[in-house]
Amino acid sequence: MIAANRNVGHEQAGAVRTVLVLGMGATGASLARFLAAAGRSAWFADTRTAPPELAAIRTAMPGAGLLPGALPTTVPDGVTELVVSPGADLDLPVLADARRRGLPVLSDLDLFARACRAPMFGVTGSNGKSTVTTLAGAMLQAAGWQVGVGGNLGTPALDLLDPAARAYVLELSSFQLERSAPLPLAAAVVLNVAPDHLDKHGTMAVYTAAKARIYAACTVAVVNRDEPAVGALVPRGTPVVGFGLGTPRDGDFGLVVGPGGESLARGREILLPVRELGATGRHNVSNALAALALADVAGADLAACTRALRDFRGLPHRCQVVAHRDGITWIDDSKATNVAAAVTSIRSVGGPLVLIAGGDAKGQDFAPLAAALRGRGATAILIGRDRGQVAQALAATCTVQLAEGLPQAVALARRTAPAGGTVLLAPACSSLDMFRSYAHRGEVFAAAVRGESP
Ligand code: UMA
Ligand code: ADP
Repeated sequence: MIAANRNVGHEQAGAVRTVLVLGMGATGASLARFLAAAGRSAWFADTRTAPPELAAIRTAMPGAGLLPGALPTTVPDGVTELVVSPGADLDLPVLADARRRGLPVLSDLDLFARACRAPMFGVTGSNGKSTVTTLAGAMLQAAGWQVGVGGNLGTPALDLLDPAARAYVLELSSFQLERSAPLPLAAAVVLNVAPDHLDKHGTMAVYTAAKARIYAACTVAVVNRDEPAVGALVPRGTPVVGFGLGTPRDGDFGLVVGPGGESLARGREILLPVRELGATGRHNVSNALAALALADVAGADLAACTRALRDFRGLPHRCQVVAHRDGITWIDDSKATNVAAAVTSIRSVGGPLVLIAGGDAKGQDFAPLAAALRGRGATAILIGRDRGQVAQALAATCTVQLAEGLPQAVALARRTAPAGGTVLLAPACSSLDMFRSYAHRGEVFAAAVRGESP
């Protein structure tokens, strides 16, 4: 291993075409495996003193230069390109130095796109990305295809590469899109745009522009007709397939109403009654239509796609009922990490409501959350670093209580919720101030509901 020396300006990390990777998380580890297989040499740097994938990177690439704890301020000699993980900042001195020297600054997806030999389908949006990516992947698999499904969803794109794959379905975050050159996607969708990650992106305009990049080089743009702002993001001349909860135009996906109730349809062709969808909630009808549109552009058999829709029960920590106890329904929507997702969740629950929310507010405006609670007679139990800020926003429309942690919030909710009511964990905030991830937060919630220690 090359010495982890901060004075890397005159060190050589090995042979020519050395890469400097910023970020030693899941993306960094996937890059180590990819670059090692390609016979490349690399430096890996991260501001964290104990980055999570340090050991995996060392194992995959024993000869790599490892720089945990601080980033170099200049590009080490011998480096010919840089790859920036989604969580690493973009205004770093080392990136300014790279640009000064005319070195390419890439993302893992740029390397993926170069290496990929099958059509790629991309999914972004503020909410519903994981669900639609998983559903579209399940549809293609139901049609008998070998498919790589991942990206922001969890498995880094480079780890999906497989010569036998017939297609890839990638969840793409705003961070991944803003770090990548326009990706040659066979079809791409922006599901919706609502405020999120503004602490990092600064303004809605910058965040929306990052999302819009998914359409920049796609062959077909899949567009949510219920989100007027999304259509405007598609470059002129790109063919569009639409979807939405209204009656579909020819070739588009939507809902038609017949004697048997509402059905998903392509144009006038009925595909599946809404009541047969495995996942519940109006947002999941929209998600199902988006996935159908993507799978249809891919050329999958729609009968197989509708089988996948029947079987799909929703992903963990997304509006999942974790218990019915003492007449109370307990719902884990820990993945509702922004205000728009929590509002969707609140609207899908009827009857008396106790909401558990709070965490890292990410610079959001909580007024839409307050509006969704107005007139519900709800109680909000707030946790996390920014609970004071959320409390201020909600105080006028519901009863607010503060709790030290999630188990305490659950205990408080148990005393507060009336029989027949629902306790909904839909935090509208990121979990990282108190938990390892949204999944960890959901597990702590479910354990507390069951009276177990997590
Ligand atoms: N970080 C530092 N210093 C560094 C580099 C990163 O402090 O030098 C911090 C970042 O601020 C971030 C964390 O480390 O909080 C992780 O960053 P990373 O780039 O190492 O992330 P990875 O582990 O590679 O995971 C990333 C995605 N994470 C982020 O974008 C923050 C994962 O999405 C994704 O599954 C993975 O790549 C594989 O593609 C997670 C996520 O939370 C689920 N995404 C956000 C979201 O969905 O809202 C965008
Ligand atoms: P993402 O990957 O974009 O975070 P998920 O599919 O994981 O989205 O869903 C997270 C939460 O977002 C869900 O539990 C629900 O509260 C909300 N949600 C899902 N789909 C939609 C949608 N189409 N519109 C609005 N909110 C949604």
